[in-house]
Amino acid sequence: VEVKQLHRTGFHFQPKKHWINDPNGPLVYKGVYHLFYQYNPKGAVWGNIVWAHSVSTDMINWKKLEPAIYPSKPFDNFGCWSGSATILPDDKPIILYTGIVDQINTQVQNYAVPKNYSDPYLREWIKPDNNPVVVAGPEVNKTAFRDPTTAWYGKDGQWRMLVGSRRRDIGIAYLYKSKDFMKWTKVQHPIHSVEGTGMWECPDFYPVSLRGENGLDTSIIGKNIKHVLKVSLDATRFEYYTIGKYYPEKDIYVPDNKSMDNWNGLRYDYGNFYASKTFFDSGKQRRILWGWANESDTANEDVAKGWAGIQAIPRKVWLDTSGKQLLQWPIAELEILRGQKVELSNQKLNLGDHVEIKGITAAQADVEVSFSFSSLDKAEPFDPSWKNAQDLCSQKGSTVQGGVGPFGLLTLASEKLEEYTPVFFRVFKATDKHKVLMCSDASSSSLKGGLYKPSFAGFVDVDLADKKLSLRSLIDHSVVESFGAGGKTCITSRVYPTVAVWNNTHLYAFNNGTEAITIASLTAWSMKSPEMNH
Ligand code: DQQ
Repeated sequence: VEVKQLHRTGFHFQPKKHWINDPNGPLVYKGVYHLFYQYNPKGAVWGNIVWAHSVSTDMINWKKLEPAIYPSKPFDNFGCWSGSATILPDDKPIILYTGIVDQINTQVQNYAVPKNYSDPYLREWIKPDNNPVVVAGPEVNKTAFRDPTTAWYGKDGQWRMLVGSRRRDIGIAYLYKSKDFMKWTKVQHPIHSVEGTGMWECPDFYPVSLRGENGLDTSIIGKNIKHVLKVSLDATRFEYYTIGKYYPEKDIYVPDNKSMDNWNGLRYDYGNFYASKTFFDSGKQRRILWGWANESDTANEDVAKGWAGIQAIPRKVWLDTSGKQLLQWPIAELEILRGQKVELSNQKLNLGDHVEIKGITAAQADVEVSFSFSSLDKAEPFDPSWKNAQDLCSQKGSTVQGGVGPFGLLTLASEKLEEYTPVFFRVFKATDKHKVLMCSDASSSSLKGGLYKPSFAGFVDVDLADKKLSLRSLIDHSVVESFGAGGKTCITSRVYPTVAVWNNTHLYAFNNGTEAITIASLTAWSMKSPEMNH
Protein backbone atom coordinates (compact mmCIF):
# COMPACT_ATOMS: atom_id res chain seq x y z
CA VAL A 1 0.00 0.00 0.00
CA GLU A 2 1.35 3.39 -0.97
CA VAL A 3 1.45 6.01 1.74
CA LYS A 4 -0.47 9.15 0.84
CA GLN A 5 2.26 11.68 0.20
CA LEU A 6 1.85 15.08 1.81
CA HIS A 7 3.78 17.17 -0.66
CA ARG A 8 3.40 15.41 -3.97
CA THR A 9 1.72 17.67 -6.49
CA GLY A 10 -1.73 16.99 -7.92
CA PHE A 11 -1.61 18.72 -11.29
CA HIS A 12 1.99 19.82 -11.87
CA PHE A 13 4.04 17.67 -14.21
CA GLN A 14 6.07 14.96 -12.54
CA PRO A 15 6.93 11.33 -13.13
CA LYS A 16 5.90 8.63 -10.67
CA LYS A 17 9.22 8.69 -8.92
CA HIS A 18 12.89 9.76 -8.97
CA TRP A 19 14.74 12.96 -9.85
CA ILE A 20 13.83 15.36 -12.66
CA ASN A 21 15.35 18.61 -13.84
CA ASP A 22 15.33 20.65 -17.04
CA PRO A 23 12.51 20.41 -19.58
CA ASN A 24 14.08 19.36 -22.88
CA GLY A 25 13.08 19.64 -26.54
CA PRO A 26 9.37 20.47 -26.14
CA LEU A 27 7.58 20.15 -29.47
CA VAL A 28 4.23 19.42 -31.08
CA TYR A 29 4.02 16.75 -33.80
CA LYS A 30 0.87 15.54 -35.55
CA GLY A 31 -1.24 17.11 -32.81
CA VAL A 32 0.68 15.45 -29.97
CA TYR A 33 2.72 17.47 -27.49
CA HIS A 34 6.05 16.00 -26.45
CA LEU A 35 7.91 16.84 -23.30
CA PHE A 36 11.34 15.38 -22.68
CA TYR A 37 13.13 16.11 -19.45
CA GLN A 38 16.35 15.42 -17.58
CA TYR A 39 15.73 12.35 -15.45
CA ASN A 40 17.59 9.98 -13.16
CA PRO A 41 16.01 6.53 -13.68
CA LYS A 42 17.76 5.26 -10.56
CA GLY A 43 17.00 7.69 -7.77
CA ALA A 44 15.79 10.99 -6.34
CA VAL A 45 19.10 12.85 -6.63
CA TRP A 46 20.75 14.19 -9.79
CA GLY A 47 22.74 11.60 -11.81
CA ASN A 48 22.59 8.94 -14.56
CA ILE A 49 20.89 11.53 -16.74
CA VAL A 50 18.63 10.45 -19.62
CA TRP A 51 15.92 12.19 -21.64
CA ALA A 52 12.68 10.86 -20.20
CA HIS A 53 9.70 11.28 -22.51
CA SER A 54 5.99 12.00 -22.03
CA VAL A 55 3.22 12.80 -24.50
CA SER A 56 -0.05 14.67 -24.23
CA THR A 57 -2.81 16.17 -26.34
CA ASP A 58 -3.45 19.04 -23.92
CA MET A 59 -0.19 19.53 -21.95
CA ILE A 60 -2.19 18.72 -18.80
CA ASN A 61 -2.81 14.95 -18.99
CA TRP A 62 0.42 13.05 -19.63
CA LYS A 63 1.28 9.59 -20.78
CA LYS A 64 4.68 8.22 -19.95
CA LEU A 65 6.83 6.63 -22.66
CA GLU A 66 10.25 4.96 -22.48
CA PRO A 67 13.24 7.34 -22.29
CA ALA A 68 13.92 8.75 -25.75
CA ILE A 69 17.66 9.43 -25.45
CA TYR A 70 20.01 7.69 -23.05
CA PRO A 71 23.78 7.09 -22.88
CA SER A 72 24.81 4.37 -25.33
CA LYS A 73 27.50 5.74 -27.65
CA PRO A 74 31.01 7.13 -27.29
CA PHE A 75 29.60 10.60 -27.88
CA ASP A 76 27.17 10.44 -24.92
CA ASN A 77 28.32 7.58 -22.70
CA PHE A 78 28.58 9.76 -19.60
CA GLY A 79 25.28 11.57 -19.88
CA CYS A 80 22.63 13.01 -22.18
CA TRP A 81 22.20 16.58 -21.05
CA SER A 82 19.85 19.34 -22.10
CA GLY A 83 18.92 20.36 -25.61
CA SER A 84 16.15 21.42 -27.94
CA ALA A 85 14.05 20.30 -30.86
CA THR A 86 13.78 21.95 -34.25
CA ILE A 87 11.12 21.15 -36.84
CA LEU A 88 12.83 20.79 -40.22
CA PRO A 89 10.93 21.32 -43.51
CA ASP A 90 8.25 18.70 -44.25
CA ASP A 91 7.46 18.50 -40.52
CA LYS A 92 10.57 16.54 -39.58
CA PRO A 93 11.59 16.96 -35.92
CA ILE A 94 15.26 16.77 -35.03
CA ILE A 95 16.86 17.06 -31.60
CA LEU A 96 20.16 18.68 -30.64
CA TYR A 97 21.44 17.72 -27.19
CA THR A 98 24.64 17.77 -25.16
CA GLY A 99 26.54 14.52 -24.82
CA ILE A 100 29.03 13.95 -22.00
CA VAL A 101 31.96 11.97 -23.32
CA ASP A 102 34.23 11.36 -20.32
CA GLN A 103 34.62 11.52 -16.56
CA ILE A 104 35.73 15.14 -16.58
CA ASN A 105 32.43 16.18 -18.20
CA THR A 106 33.71 17.08 -21.66
CA GLN A 107 30.69 18.30 -23.61
CA VAL A 108 29.80 17.87 -27.28
CA GLN A 109 26.62 18.56 -29.24
CA ASN A 110 24.80 15.64 -30.85
CA TYR A 111 21.69 15.18 -32.92
CA ALA A 112 18.97 12.56 -32.81
CA VAL A 113 16.11 11.84 -35.23
CA PRO A 114 12.90 9.82 -34.94
CA LYS A 115 13.13 6.23 -36.11
CA ASN A 116 9.60 6.25 -37.44
CA TYR A 117 7.98 9.50 -38.58
CA SER A 118 4.58 7.84 -38.87
CA ASP A 119 4.47 7.28 -35.10
CA PRO A 120 2.89 10.43 -33.61
CA TYR A 121 4.38 9.42 -30.24
CA LEU A 122 7.92 9.43 -31.70
CA ARG A 123 8.80 6.62 -29.32
CA GLU A 124 12.19 5.72 -30.73
CA TRP A 125 15.08 8.02 -31.53
CA ILE A 126 18.23 7.28 -33.51
CA LYS A 127 21.60 8.85 -32.74
CA PRO A 128 23.53 8.41 -36.02
CA ASP A 129 27.23 7.62 -36.03
CA ASN A 130 28.30 10.90 -37.60
CA ASN A 131 27.81 12.40 -34.11
CA PRO A 132 29.02 14.57 -32.46
CA VAL A 133 28.15 17.40 -34.83
CA VAL A 134 29.76 20.13 -32.71
CA VAL A 135 32.86 19.88 -30.55
CA ALA A 136 34.52 22.72 -28.63
CA GLY A 137 37.26 24.41 -30.64
CA PRO A 138 40.58 25.30 -28.96
CA GLU A 139 39.26 28.69 -27.81
CA VAL A 140 36.15 27.17 -26.22
CA ASN A 141 35.92 25.78 -22.68
CA LYS A 142 34.95 22.15 -23.37
CA THR A 143 33.57 21.48 -19.88
CA ALA A 144 31.34 24.55 -20.08
CA PHE A 145 29.77 24.10 -23.47
CA ARG A 146 26.19 22.88 -23.50
CA ASP A 147 22.43 23.16 -24.02
CA PRO A 148 21.94 23.84 -27.76
CA THR A 149 18.86 25.91 -28.65
CA THR A 150 16.15 25.37 -31.19
CA ALA A 151 17.69 26.33 -34.54
CA TRP A 152 16.35 29.08 -36.79
CA TYR A 153 16.66 29.35 -40.55
CA GLY A 154 18.13 32.39 -42.32
CA LYS A 155 17.45 33.82 -45.77
CA ASP A 156 20.96 32.71 -46.73
CA GLY A 157 19.87 29.07 -46.48
CA GLN A 158 21.72 28.44 -43.23
CA TRP A 159 20.51 27.18 -39.87
CA ARG A 160 21.67 28.91 -36.70
CA MET A 161 21.72 27.80 -33.10
CA LEU A 162 23.25 28.83 -29.79
CA VAL A 163 25.32 26.91 -27.26
CA GLY A 164 25.71 28.16 -23.67
CA SER A 165 29.22 28.68 -22.29
CA ARG A 166 31.60 30.86 -20.32
CA ARG A 167 35.16 32.15 -20.53
CA ARG A 168 36.51 32.96 -17.06
CA ASP A 169 33.49 34.78 -15.55
CA ILE A 170 32.08 35.98 -18.87
CA GLY A 171 28.78 34.32 -19.74
CA ILE A 172 28.58 33.52 -23.47
CA ALA A 173 26.06 32.22 -25.99
CA TYR A 174 28.09 30.97 -28.95
CA LEU A 175 26.47 31.09 -32.37
CA TYR A 176 26.82 28.23 -34.86
CA LYS A 177 25.70 28.00 -38.49
CA SER A 178 25.01 25.08 -40.76
CA LYS A 179 23.62 24.41 -44.23
CA ASP A 180 22.65 20.81 -43.56
CA PHE A 181 22.28 20.56 -39.76
CA MET A 182 25.27 18.19 -39.71
CA LYS A 183 28.32 20.35 -40.33
CA TRP A 184 28.27 23.35 -38.00
CA THR A 185 30.73 26.24 -37.94
CA LYS A 186 31.14 28.75 -35.16
CA VAL A 187 30.45 32.35 -36.08
CA GLN A 188 33.33 34.62 -34.95
CA HIS A 189 31.24 36.65 -32.52
CA PRO A 190 28.89 35.11 -29.99
CA ILE A 191 25.26 36.25 -30.22
CA HIS A 192 25.79 37.86 -26.82
CA SER A 193 28.04 37.75 -23.77
CA VAL A 194 28.04 39.55 -20.42
CA GLU A 195 30.99 40.05 -18.10
CA GLY A 196 30.64 38.81 -14.54
CA THR A 197 27.65 36.51 -15.12
CA GLY A 198 29.45 33.16 -15.23
CA MET A 199 28.21 30.05 -17.03
CA TRP A 200 25.16 30.55 -19.24
CA GLU A 201 23.03 27.41 -19.16
CA CYS A 202 20.01 26.70 -21.30
CA PRO A 203 19.98 29.76 -23.57
CA ASP A 204 16.76 30.42 -25.47
CA PHE A 205 16.36 32.83 -28.39
CA TYR A 206 13.10 33.56 -30.18
CA PRO A 207 11.04 36.24 -31.91
CA VAL A 208 7.99 37.89 -30.33
CA SER A 209 5.35 39.91 -32.11
CA LEU A 210 4.90 43.61 -31.32
CA ARG A 211 1.16 43.11 -31.76
CA GLY A 212 -1.15 40.69 -30.07
CA GLU A 213 -0.63 37.52 -28.11
CA ASN A 214 0.21 35.09 -30.89
CA GLY A 215 3.56 33.38 -30.91
CA LEU A 216 5.92 33.17 -33.86
CA ASP A 217 7.85 30.34 -35.41
CA THR A 218 11.47 30.56 -34.25
CA SER A 219 12.69 31.32 -37.80
CA ILE A 220 10.42 34.33 -38.36
CA ILE A 221 12.23 37.60 -38.94
CA GLY A 222 11.02 40.94 -40.26
CA LYS A 223 9.05 43.98 -39.21
CA ASN A 224 7.00 44.34 -36.05
CA ILE A 225 9.15 41.79 -34.29
CA LYS A 226 11.48 41.83 -31.35
CA HIS A 227 13.68 39.04 -30.06
CA VAL A 228 14.07 37.57 -26.61
CA LEU A 229 17.33 36.15 -25.30
CA LYS A 230 17.07 34.20 -22.05
CA VAL A 231 19.87 32.54 -20.11
CA SER A 232 20.00 30.54 -16.89
CA LEU A 233 22.81 31.71 -14.63
CA ASP A 234 24.48 28.75 -12.98
CA ALA A 235 26.07 31.04 -10.38
CA THR A 236 22.80 32.37 -8.95
CA ARG A 237 20.38 29.71 -10.21
CA PHE A 238 18.20 32.51 -11.57
CA GLU A 239 17.18 33.18 -15.15
CA TYR A 240 17.29 36.53 -16.91
CA TYR A 241 15.98 37.69 -20.24
CA THR A 242 16.36 40.75 -22.38
CA ILE A 243 14.19 42.00 -25.21
CA GLY A 244 16.09 43.40 -28.12
CA LYS A 245 16.67 43.59 -31.82
CA TYR A 246 18.16 40.86 -33.93
CA TYR A 247 19.93 41.87 -37.15
CA PRO A 248 19.93 38.70 -39.24
CA GLU A 249 22.37 39.91 -41.92
CA LYS A 250 25.06 40.50 -39.33
CA ASP A 251 23.80 37.96 -36.82
CA ILE A 252 23.91 40.54 -34.08
CA TYR A 253 21.53 40.84 -31.15
CA VAL A 254 21.31 44.18 -29.36
CA PRO A 255 19.33 44.15 -26.12
CA ASP A 256 17.08 47.17 -25.50
CA ASN A 257 18.46 47.40 -21.99
CA LYS A 258 21.65 45.92 -20.68
CA SER A 259 20.29 44.52 -17.47
CA MET A 260 21.06 40.84 -17.97
CA ASP A 261 22.97 40.61 -14.73
CA ASN A 262 21.69 43.15 -12.23
CA TRP A 263 18.77 43.57 -9.86
CA ASN A 264 16.37 45.07 -12.37
CA GLY A 265 17.09 42.45 -15.00
CA LEU A 266 13.89 40.88 -16.22
CA ARG A 267 12.96 37.44 -15.07
CA TYR A 268 10.26 35.02 -16.18
CA ASP A 269 9.79 34.13 -12.56
CA TYR A 270 11.18 35.66 -9.38
CA GLY A 271 11.02 32.37 -7.53
CA ASN A 272 12.05 28.78 -8.07
CA PHE A 273 12.08 28.41 -11.86
CA TYR A 274 15.13 27.38 -13.87
CA ALA A 275 16.49 25.90 -17.10
CA SER A 276 13.35 26.95 -18.93
CA LYS A 277 12.66 26.53 -22.60
CA THR A 278 10.03 27.76 -25.03
CA PHE A 279 8.60 26.25 -28.20
CA PHE A 280 6.22 27.45 -30.89
CA ASP A 281 2.89 25.64 -30.75
CA SER A 282 2.09 25.87 -34.47
CA GLY A 283 -1.40 24.42 -34.08
CA LYS A 284 -2.56 27.14 -31.69
CA GLN A 285 -0.14 29.84 -32.88
CA ARG A 286 1.25 30.52 -29.43
CA ARG A 287 4.64 30.30 -27.74
CA ILE A 288 4.75 28.05 -24.69
CA LEU A 289 7.23 28.29 -21.83
CA TRP A 290 8.26 25.33 -19.68
CA GLY A 291 10.41 25.69 -16.57
CA TRP A 292 11.73 23.42 -13.84
CA ALA A 293 10.90 24.07 -10.17
CA ASN A 294 13.40 22.26 -7.98
CA GLU A 295 12.68 21.05 -4.44
CA SER A 296 13.67 23.32 -1.57
CA ASP A 297 13.80 20.61 1.08
CA THR A 298 16.96 18.56 1.71
CA ALA A 299 18.39 15.79 -0.48
CA ASN A 300 17.70 13.34 2.37
CA GLU A 301 14.05 14.32 2.34
CA ASP A 302 13.95 13.85 -1.43
CA VAL A 303 15.33 10.35 -1.06
CA ALA A 304 12.69 9.66 1.60
CA LYS A 305 9.93 11.01 -0.64
CA GLY A 306 11.33 9.03 -3.56
CA TRP A 307 11.02 11.97 -5.93
CA ALA A 308 12.40 15.43 -6.59
CA GLY A 309 11.53 18.20 -9.04
CA ILE A 310 8.46 19.25 -10.97
CA GLN A 311 7.78 21.25 -14.10
CA ALA A 312 5.87 24.49 -13.65
CA ILE A 313 2.52 24.75 -15.43
CA PRO A 314 3.17 25.50 -19.11
CA ARG A 315 2.69 29.20 -19.78
CA LYS A 316 1.74 31.12 -22.85
CA VAL A 317 4.28 33.91 -23.32
CA TRP A 318 3.98 37.08 -25.38
CA LEU A 319 5.18 40.69 -25.47
CA ASP A 320 3.44 43.32 -23.34
CA THR A 321 2.06 46.29 -25.30
CA SER A 322 4.78 48.44 -23.67
CA GLY A 323 7.34 46.36 -25.57
CA LYS A 324 9.39 46.37 -22.40
CA GLN A 325 8.58 43.01 -20.86
CA LEU A 326 6.92 39.67 -21.51
CA LEU A 327 3.58 38.55 -20.17
CA GLN A 328 2.90 34.98 -19.09
CA TRP A 329 -0.28 33.11 -18.35
CA PRO A 330 -1.04 29.45 -17.59
CA ILE A 331 -2.20 27.72 -20.77
CA ALA A 332 -6.00 27.79 -21.15
CA GLU A 333 -6.09 23.97 -21.10
CA LEU A 334 -5.38 24.07 -17.36
CA GLU A 335 -8.96 25.17 -16.87
CA ILE A 336 -10.24 21.68 -17.74
CA LEU A 337 -9.15 20.72 -14.22
CA ARG A 338 -11.32 23.32 -12.52
CA GLY A 339 -13.98 21.68 -10.36
CA GLN A 340 -15.95 23.00 -7.39
CA LYS A 341 -16.05 26.78 -7.55
CA VAL A 342 -16.64 29.59 -5.05
CA GLU A 343 -17.07 33.28 -5.75
CA LEU A 344 -16.83 36.45 -3.73
CA SER A 345 -17.34 40.06 -4.69
CA ASN A 346 -17.33 43.46 -3.07
CA GLN A 347 -15.77 42.16 0.09
CA LYS A 348 -14.04 44.84 2.12
CA LEU A 349 -10.78 44.08 3.91
CA ASN A 350 -9.91 46.54 6.65
CA LEU A 351 -6.57 46.75 8.39
CA GLY A 352 -5.84 43.40 10.04
CA ASP A 353 -8.69 41.49 8.37
CA HIS A 354 -8.36 38.01 7.02
CA VAL A 355 -11.31 36.35 5.34
CA GLU A 356 -11.47 32.66 4.66
CA ILE A 357 -12.30 31.41 1.16
CA LYS A 358 -14.30 28.32 2.07
CA GLY A 359 -15.76 25.53 0.01
CA ILE A 360 -12.82 24.42 -2.11
CA THR A 361 -9.85 22.08 -1.62
CA ALA A 362 -7.40 24.75 -0.53
CA ALA A 363 -4.41 22.40 -0.94
CA GLN A 364 -5.12 21.99 -4.67
CA ALA A 365 -6.74 25.07 -6.13
CA ASP A 366 -6.74 27.82 -8.72
CA VAL A 367 -7.59 31.32 -7.42
CA GLU A 368 -8.18 34.46 -9.43
CA VAL A 369 -8.74 37.70 -7.58
CA SER A 370 -9.01 41.37 -8.39
CA PHE A 371 -8.33 43.82 -5.55
CA SER A 372 -9.27 47.49 -5.62
CA PHE A 373 -8.71 50.47 -3.37
CA SER A 374 -9.90 54.05 -3.43
CA SER A 375 -6.71 55.98 -2.87
CA LEU A 376 -2.95 55.72 -3.06
CA ASP A 377 -2.40 58.51 -0.55
CA LYS A 378 -1.38 56.20 2.24
CA ALA A 379 1.34 54.43 0.22
CA GLU A 380 4.62 54.28 2.13
CA PRO A 381 7.57 56.22 0.71
CA PHE A 382 9.97 54.19 -1.41
CA ASP A 383 13.62 54.41 -0.48
CA PRO A 384 15.60 54.48 -3.74
CA SER A 385 18.34 52.43 -2.09
CA TRP A 386 15.99 49.42 -2.11
CA LYS A 387 17.28 47.68 -5.19
CA ASN A 388 16.51 44.11 -4.31
CA ALA A 389 12.86 43.08 -4.15
CA GLN A 390 13.61 39.89 -2.25
CA ASP A 391 15.49 41.77 0.49
CA LEU A 392 12.63 44.23 0.75
CA CYS A 393 10.09 41.43 1.06
CA SER A 394 12.08 39.76 3.81
CA GLN A 395 12.10 43.07 5.75
CA LYS A 396 8.49 43.95 5.04
CA GLY A 397 6.63 40.69 5.22
CA SER A 398 2.89 40.15 5.31
CA THR A 399 2.68 40.88 9.05
CA VAL A 400 4.49 44.22 8.85
CA GLN A 401 1.73 46.84 8.73
CA GLY A 402 1.81 49.16 5.75
CA GLY A 403 -0.18 51.88 4.04
CA VAL A 404 -1.48 50.44 0.76
CA GLY A 405 -0.82 46.80 1.44
CA PRO A 406 0.41 44.32 2.27
CA PHE A 407 -2.73 42.68 0.90
CA GLY A 408 -3.26 39.42 -0.95
CA LEU A 409 -3.76 35.73 -0.24
CA LEU A 410 -2.59 33.45 2.54
CA THR A 411 -2.12 30.15 0.71
CA LEU A 412 -1.44 26.71 2.16
CA ALA A 413 -2.44 28.10 5.56
CA SER A 414 -3.21 26.18 8.72
CA GLU A 415 -6.36 27.22 10.56
CA LYS A 416 -4.49 29.03 13.32
CA LEU A 417 -1.85 30.35 10.93
CA GLU A 418 1.09 28.48 12.38
CA GLU A 419 1.92 27.91 8.71
CA TYR A 420 1.05 29.92 5.61
CA THR A 421 2.61 31.11 2.38
CA PRO A 422 1.45 34.67 1.76
CA VAL A 423 1.31 35.99 -1.79
CA PHE A 424 0.77 39.72 -1.67
CA PHE A 425 1.30 43.24 -2.94
CA ARG A 426 2.64 46.33 -1.24
CA VAL A 427 2.47 49.72 -2.91
CA PHE A 428 5.10 52.41 -2.35
CA LYS A 429 5.21 56.03 -3.38
CA ALA A 430 8.34 56.85 -5.38
CA THR A 431 9.29 60.28 -6.63
CA ASP A 432 7.91 59.91 -10.15
CA LYS A 433 5.40 57.10 -9.80
CA HIS A 434 4.29 54.23 -7.63
CA LYS A 435 6.37 51.17 -7.05
CA VAL A 436 4.56 47.86 -6.58
CA LEU A 437 6.22 44.99 -4.79
CA MET A 438 4.88 41.45 -5.18
CA CYS A 439 5.98 38.76 -2.70
CA SER A 440 5.60 35.02 -2.36
CA ASP A 441 7.06 34.54 1.08
CA ALA A 442 8.02 31.03 2.16
CA SER A 443 9.50 32.13 5.50
CA SER A 444 6.29 31.20 7.38
CA SER A 445 5.39 28.23 5.16
CA SER A 446 6.44 25.38 7.43
CA LEU A 447 7.18 24.59 11.05
CA LYS A 448 9.83 22.17 9.86
CA GLY A 449 13.51 23.15 10.11
CA GLY A 450 16.23 22.71 7.53
CA LEU A 451 14.17 23.98 4.63
CA TYR A 452 15.09 26.72 2.16
CA LYS A 453 12.37 29.32 2.83
CA PRO A 454 13.15 32.44 0.76
CA SER A 455 11.00 35.58 0.64
CA PHE A 456 10.79 35.59 -3.15
CA ALA A 457 9.71 38.89 -4.66
CA GLY A 458 9.70 41.07 -7.74
CA PHE A 459 8.53 44.54 -8.68
CA VAL A 460 5.44 44.88 -10.86
CA ASP A 461 5.61 47.48 -13.62
CA VAL A 462 1.94 48.40 -13.58
CA ASP A 463 -0.06 51.58 -14.04
CA LEU A 464 -2.28 51.98 -10.98
CA ALA A 465 -4.57 54.57 -12.59
CA ASP A 466 -7.54 52.22 -12.21
CA LYS A 467 -6.56 51.47 -8.57
CA LYS A 468 -6.73 47.76 -9.13
CA LEU A 469 -4.30 44.87 -8.84
CA SER A 470 -5.01 41.31 -9.89
CA LEU A 471 -3.50 38.06 -8.74
CA ARG A 472 -3.80 34.43 -9.79
CA SER A 473 -2.31 31.64 -7.70
CA LEU A 474 -2.05 27.96 -8.59
CA ILE A 475 -1.83 26.09 -5.30
CA ASP A 476 -0.73 22.47 -5.40
CA HIS A 477 0.36 20.94 -2.05
CA SER A 478 4.04 21.97 -2.22
CA VAL A 479 3.82 24.60 -4.96
CA VAL A 480 2.40 28.08 -5.09
CA GLU A 481 2.73 29.50 -8.59
CA SER A 482 1.49 33.07 -8.84
CA PHE A 483 0.83 35.56 -11.62
CA GLY A 484 0.59 39.24 -10.70
CA ALA A 485 -1.15 41.90 -12.79
CA GLY A 486 -2.14 39.58 -15.62
CA GLY A 487 1.23 37.86 -15.83
CA LYS A 488 3.58 40.83 -15.54
CA THR A 489 5.35 39.40 -12.51
CA CYS A 490 5.34 35.68 -11.76
CA ILE A 491 6.67 33.89 -8.67
CA THR A 492 6.89 30.17 -7.94
CA SER A 493 7.55 28.91 -4.41
CA ARG A 494 8.13 25.34 -3.22
CA VAL A 495 6.96 24.86 0.35
CA TYR A 496 6.47 21.95 2.76
CA PRO A 497 3.79 22.58 5.36
CA THR A 498 3.36 20.07 8.16
CA VAL A 499 -0.05 21.16 9.51
CA ALA A 500 -1.56 22.83 6.45
CA VAL A 501 -1.82 19.61 4.45
CA TRP A 502 -4.73 18.03 2.56
CA ASN A 503 -8.03 18.82 4.28
CA ASN A 504 -6.31 20.83 6.98
CA THR A 505 -5.32 23.44 4.43
CA HIS A 506 -7.04 26.82 4.37
CA LEU A 507 -7.07 29.79 2.04
CA TYR A 508 -7.53 33.39 3.20
CA ALA A 509 -7.54 36.84 1.70
CA PHE A 510 -5.94 39.47 3.93
CA ASN A 511 -5.06 43.11 4.29
CA ASN A 512 -2.50 44.51 6.66
CA GLY A 513 -2.40 48.09 5.40
CA THR A 514 -4.21 51.15 6.72
CA GLU A 515 -5.93 51.75 3.37
CA ALA A 516 -9.01 49.53 3.12
CA ILE A 517 -8.87 47.06 0.24
CA THR A 518 -11.87 45.63 -1.59
CA ILE A 519 -11.98 42.21 -3.16
CA ALA A 520 -13.74 43.42 -6.31
CA SER A 521 -14.08 39.83 -7.44
CA LEU A 522 -12.63 36.50 -6.49
CA THR A 523 -13.16 33.08 -8.01
CA ALA A 524 -11.52 29.98 -6.61
CA TRP A 525 -11.75 26.45 -7.91
CA SER A 526 -10.84 23.07 -6.49
CA MET A 527 -8.45 21.53 -8.99
CA LYS A 528 -8.80 17.94 -10.17
CA SER A 529 -5.79 15.72 -10.75
CA PRO A 530 -5.07 14.88 -14.39
CA GLU A 531 -3.59 11.65 -15.66
CA MET A 532 0.08 12.08 -14.76
CA ASN A 533 2.57 9.60 -16.14
CA HIS A 534 0.96 6.52 -14.60
N1 DQQ B 1 21.15 20.78 -16.41
C1 DQQ B 1 21.68 19.93 -17.45
C2 DQQ B 1 22.67 20.77 -18.19
C3 DQQ B 1 22.21 22.15 -17.92
C4 DQQ B 1 21.76 22.09 -16.51
C5 DQQ B 1 22.26 18.70 -16.83
C6 DQQ B 1 20.80 23.19 -16.13
O1 DQQ B 1 22.68 20.46 -19.57
O2 DQQ B 1 23.23 23.08 -18.16
O3 DQQ B 1 21.27 17.94 -16.17
O4 DQQ B 1 19.99 22.85 -15.04
